[in-house]
Amino acid sequence: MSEDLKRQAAAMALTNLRPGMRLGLGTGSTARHFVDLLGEKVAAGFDCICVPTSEVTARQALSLNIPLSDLETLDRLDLTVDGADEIDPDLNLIKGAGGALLREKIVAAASDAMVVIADDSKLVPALGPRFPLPIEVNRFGLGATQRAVADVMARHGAQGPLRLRETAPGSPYVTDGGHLLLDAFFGRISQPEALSRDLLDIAGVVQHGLFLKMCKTAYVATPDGVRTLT
Ligand code: ABF
Repeated sequence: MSEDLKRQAAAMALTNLRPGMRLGLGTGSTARHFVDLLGEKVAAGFDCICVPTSEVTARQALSLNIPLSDLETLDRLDLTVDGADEIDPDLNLIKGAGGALLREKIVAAASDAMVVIADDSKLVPALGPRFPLPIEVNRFGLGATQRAVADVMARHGAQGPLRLRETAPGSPYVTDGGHLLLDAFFGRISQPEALSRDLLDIAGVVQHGLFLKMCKTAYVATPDGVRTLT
């Protein structure tokens, strides 16, 4: 059922495509459906050039013969289609549970529009209650960065722990950019803009998973059909 809903949301995003578009390709299980569907269109002759947001998505796109490029070659992208972990009523997002938040944010920021595709489990009244906020950090000085993040969490009334993401006990998860991820459990985030600034002020923080005012349209699949949120 859930895979069905994700595919329906992904199919709706196809309605935004025009021949010759420069596209950002998201990461995660919902974005994977979009890339599959795009692969079918490309096989049928659709012309586009795409920048993937992760090595996983790059491999999937290459396997489907979707033409790939990068942000050195392309100045701007027309559209990025990506998933999300949480979506608030203003279409602010938490992303990064899949570990690709840095490339996802770079690609979305280089795009004229960002469309999010998700099932309705991702809708929240305010960011923070369900997913921890992923924070991508440099390996160097990890302890100092963790203490600085914990300090920001305390100032923002965070409820939960701060954890280094691991693939197995003692083995940190390493992002495509060679960085580490901290998962910060905030509970309801009441001041996302201020939190974003405070986290980016920490020297060891590379980026975080708050995507504020970046998404213009979300296709959210429900058992009663796909809702378009703008
Ligand atoms: C990417 O994949 C991430 O930003 C987000 O963390 C995740 C959503 O995955 P899924 O579509 O599998 O729920 O979009």
